[in-house]
Amino acid sequence: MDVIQFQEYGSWHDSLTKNDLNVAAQNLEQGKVLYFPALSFELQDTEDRLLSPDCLKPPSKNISFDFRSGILKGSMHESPLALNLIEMLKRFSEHSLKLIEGVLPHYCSQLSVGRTSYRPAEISGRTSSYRKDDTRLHVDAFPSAPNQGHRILRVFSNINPHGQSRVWRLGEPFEEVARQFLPRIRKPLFGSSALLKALNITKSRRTPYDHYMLRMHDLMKGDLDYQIKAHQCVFQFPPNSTWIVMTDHVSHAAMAGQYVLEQTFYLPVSGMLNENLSPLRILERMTGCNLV
Ligand SMILES: O=C(O)CCC(=O)C(=O)O
Ligand SMILES: [Fe+2]
Repeated sequence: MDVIQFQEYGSWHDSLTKNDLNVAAQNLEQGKVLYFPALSFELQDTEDRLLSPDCLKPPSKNISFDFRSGILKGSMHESPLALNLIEMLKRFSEHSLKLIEGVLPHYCSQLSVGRTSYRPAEISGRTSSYRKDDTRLHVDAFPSAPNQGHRILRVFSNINPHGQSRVWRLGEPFEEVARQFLPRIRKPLFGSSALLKALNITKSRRTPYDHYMLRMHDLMKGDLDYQIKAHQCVFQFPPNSTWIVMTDHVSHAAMAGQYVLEQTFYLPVSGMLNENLSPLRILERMTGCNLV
């Protein structure tokens, strides 16, 4: 099973027993989703009005907030709801950090907090370029924000008020994905990472690791045969549930659903229990090169 369930975990301030702490971290690092069916993110009265796709500024698919810069992206700017949105995202971010403290406490000293996002649009039927199409199986890699080998750890909560689940497909283990796609990827061109940085296409240096991850992301999404034939299963996350997943490692696709909150964290591989399980170390073994 690709998902491991923590049935009893019902509050953002809970913590796991010592035994479950090991179970959680080991399973997460092996590419499983940690699923909390009873952990729900409660909206406050004034926040019900945020449950509308109208808060999105087209063509954005998400609203995101970065606490380091204070920048809110993707929302109707002039909207008086902006402050409300920031409040909700801030609370979700704090709750997510509490959840990580309770479930994966040994990550906390090395964890950095990334963006918080709100996804108020229905996913199914949405059109976009194939690269941006998250209904296709992929591992996460961000073109303009190289993560230089850091793990992408994400917390999701389904806050749908109409009983609608977030429907995901979960694909093959990372090694299997890499075995199929790595041979199709050329080495990065000499000097390309400095050029991308100089042209401001990337915010920091795109390392060889970022190059391979991004190409894998694109090749997976572009290969329709692979999308159908890859070993996979469907999992539905119902309203009022929460899940944690390392999306750089777990092949995933979001097929349907509306109204989800998400918090991104970054973790250096040295913060893991077993860094040999990271995409960075797996790709380094497979290519025989240092990639960051
Ligand atoms: O919105 C979702 O349910 C997940 C979409 C996705 O692929 C991602 O955020 O990495
Ligand atoms: Fe993704």
